[in-house]
Amino acid sequence: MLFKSEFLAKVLIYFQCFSLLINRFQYDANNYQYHCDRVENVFFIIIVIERIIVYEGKQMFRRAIVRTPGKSMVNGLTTAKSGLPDYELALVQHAEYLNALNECGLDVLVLEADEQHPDSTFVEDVALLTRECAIMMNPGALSRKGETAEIKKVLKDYYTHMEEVLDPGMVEAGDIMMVGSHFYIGLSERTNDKGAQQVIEFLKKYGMSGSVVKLDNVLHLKTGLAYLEQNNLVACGEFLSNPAFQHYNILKIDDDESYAANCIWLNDKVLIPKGFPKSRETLENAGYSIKEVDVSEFRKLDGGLSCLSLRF
Ligand code: CIR
Repeated sequence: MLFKSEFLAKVLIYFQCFSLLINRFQYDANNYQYHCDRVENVFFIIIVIERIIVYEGKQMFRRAIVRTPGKSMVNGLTTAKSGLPDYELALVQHAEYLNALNECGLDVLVLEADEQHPDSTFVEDVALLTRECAIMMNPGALSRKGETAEIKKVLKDYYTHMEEVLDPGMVEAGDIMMVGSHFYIGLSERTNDKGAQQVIEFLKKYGMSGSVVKLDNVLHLKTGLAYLEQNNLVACGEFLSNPAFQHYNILKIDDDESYAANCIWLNDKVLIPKGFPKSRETLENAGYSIKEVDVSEFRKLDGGLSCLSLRF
C-alpha cells in the first residue's frame, strides 16, 4: 500500500519532468528536424532539479525497521517500577505503532522477535542511521550488546557505508538526536565520551558533525528531547535551560507529562504517546498534525516511541 503511493508519487514527478523535456523541443518544418535552444536547456535542467528536490525533501523518512517484542520482554531492563508489561497488549500496541508509521508514509520492515534479547524491540538504540552511512552502536547495557549483530546484517541491504563503535567506546543511539546534518550525543550511563568521539569522527568522515551533551537524570538524551524540524525542539526537565539548546524554539513539556517529550517527527506528522493532553495541545498550537499511539507497555520498560523504530 505504502510502496504503491511512494511509487505513484515518483511516477508523477518524473512524468512531469519528462513532459517538460518534450516541451523543450520544437519541430522545424523547413528542415524536418526537432531543435532545442541551449539556454532553454539550462532552464529546463534547473526546473527538473528543483522538482526532484521538492519531491525528495517532502518526505524525509521513507523506511523504518521495527522488531516485534518477544515474550522475554518481561525481563527487560527497567527503572520504572510500574509492573511487568502485559505481553499480549504489547503486541497489540506494537502493531498499532507499525500502522502509525505506515500512515506517516513509511515502508516498514518488521523483524521477528528475538527472545535472547529482552530489550531488542527497542531497535533505535543499536544503530544510528544517517543519509550517508549507518553507524553500529556498542550498547552500554551488557544485556543489549548482542542485539547489534543481526541488525548489522539487515542494514547491509540498505547501506554501502557502515561504521561501528568499538570498545572501550559505548553508545546507545537513544542518546543521539539528529538535527539536519548535526548530531547531539548525550553522555549517559549507556554512552561514554570515548564512544561519542568515535561517532563524531565517523560523522566528520561523511561531511556531518556531532557534539556532546552531558546528561544528569534521564536514561537517554531523547528521553527528554525531540527535534521536530523548523527549529522546533520539544524539551523538558534538565534540557529546558541547557545552553546547547537555547537557540531553538523550545516547546516545553511539563514535568508531569515528561514521557511525551519522546515524540517523533515523521514527514508531515508528529507521533506522540497517548494520554498527554497538555503536550498534545502544545504541539498542535505549534502547527503540527498529531497522531497518538498508546505505548503504555513499553513505558514500563523505560522505552518511548522513538526507541521502537529505526527511521531512515
Ligand atoms: C533499556 O533500558 O535499554 C530498555 N529497557 C529501554 C530502552 C529505551 N530506549 C530508548 O530510550 N532509546
